[in-house]
Formats: sequence, C-alpha cells, structure tokens
Amino acid sequence: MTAQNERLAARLDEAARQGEATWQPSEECELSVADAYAVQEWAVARRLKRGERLVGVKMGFTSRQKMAQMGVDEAIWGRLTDAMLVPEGSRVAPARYIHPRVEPELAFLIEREIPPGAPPETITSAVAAVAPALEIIDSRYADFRFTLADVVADNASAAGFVLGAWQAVPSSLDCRGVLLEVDGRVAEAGSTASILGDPWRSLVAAARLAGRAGLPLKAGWVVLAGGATAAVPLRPGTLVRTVVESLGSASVAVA
Ligand code: OOG
Ligand code: MG
Repeated sequence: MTAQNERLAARLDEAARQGEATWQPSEECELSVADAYAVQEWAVARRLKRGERLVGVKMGFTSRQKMAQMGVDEAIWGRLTDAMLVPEGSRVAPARYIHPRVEPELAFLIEREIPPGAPPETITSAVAAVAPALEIIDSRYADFRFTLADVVADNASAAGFVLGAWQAVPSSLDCRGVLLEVDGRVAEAGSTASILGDPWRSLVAAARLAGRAGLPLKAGWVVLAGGATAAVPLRPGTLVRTVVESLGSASVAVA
C-alpha cells in the first residue's frame, strides 16, 4: 500500500462517512485499476476496523444499460458490509447519502465457501437461494462522474442493498422481466438477460474476480449480480420496488 493509495482510501472513506462528495483521484494522479482495487480494499478495511463485517460482494457494469448510463464499459466488483444492508420493508434516510440512486438487481446467497479458481459448476452449485434485490448506489464523487479506476477505488459506488425473500434456486434465471417501480409507476423496465446475458455468469465472474484478489466467497455471503436497468434517483417520500418475473419483489420506503 503506497502512501498515495492510503491517502485516497482515507479521503473516500471520510466522504462516505460525512455524506459529502470528494474529487476524483483521476483529477490529481495516475491511478491504475490495480491500484484502485488496493484503494478500495484499504477504504473498506477502515470500515472493518470500526466494527463492520464483510457480508458479500457486488458486481458493477454487468449490463449495457448501466455501462451506457455511466460511460464505463468494463465489469467491476466491490465489497458489501453488514452496515450497508437496508432491511426490506424498512425506511431508508436519503440524508445519510450524497446523491443516492437505486437500481434493480438479483442476489445470490452462498451456501458453501467457493475456493479461488473453482470451476463454474462448483460456483453455481454453491448457491443456496436467489432473491430480487435493490441496490442503493452513491458515488462519492461530485456529479456521479468518474473513470473506471475512480469508481473501483470508490468501492463501485456501493452504499446500500435491500434483499427480497430468498427463493429456491430456479433451473434458469435468464430472460425474466425486471421492473423498477417508484410509487407504483414503472420507472425502468428490463430483463435479467441484460446481466451478462445470464445472471449466473455474473456470479461466476464475481467468484473469479474476488478469488483472484484473495477473497474467497464465504458461506452466508451475498453476491449482487449488477443492475438490470439504468439507476434512478432515490427521492425522499417515495416507495421503490423491484419486481422480478416469477421470483418476487424487494421494496424500500424512502424517508
Ligand atoms: C457504479 C456501480 C455499478 C451496477 O449494478 O452496474 C453498479 C455506478 O453506477 O455508480 O452497481
Ligand atoms: Mg449495482
């Protein structure tokens, strides 16, 4: 960990804690993607030192819709902690964030630890259940603007997640309609096929990427597969819900 990476990690962690935007590392230095992952790890380590627990990983930019919205065209991953979990049906306070957005996702529940380098069959058979989910993203950068390395350093904009009821693993997950509703009106519509063609691919990618970073997916962890549609602003006083065809829904009220 270089002094520069450590400084960036501290700045990003503070921005998240204070709910105040900070500037992009790309504006002041050359940051490789490998360095950006080191910054991410360090920034999350600060959370863990304060008592938060790692509870899973998230994939980002696994759909064209998200890549197009943010101008980034490579899949990335980030770390989830218990403090980010927003219980389904609870009320989330947008004031704790900077400029939060919400997007519809699918979540996988890992039943058995996945060793790094495991073949795809081992990865997919380690899943206990799947659930519709909402992800709250909140870039720590002004105007939600960033390069690939910037957003990796910022833990892939991870800020919160809501899990619907866990369901038995269905034989296939591709081509299911996904709706993102705000106050009962459809804000975005898409398909699970948008997630790398099939959300299972996203799980395999998550296991590979995290494994390569020395982080095997553990029993009890959650993997978020990535947004199936573009994200929408999390507006005060609204009720946000995602419905995934034949899988159920996940919702959150915004205070
Ligand atoms: C980065 C996070 C991307 C997804 O599901 O694609 C992401 C961002 O959009 O700020 O979570
Ligand atoms: Mg997401």
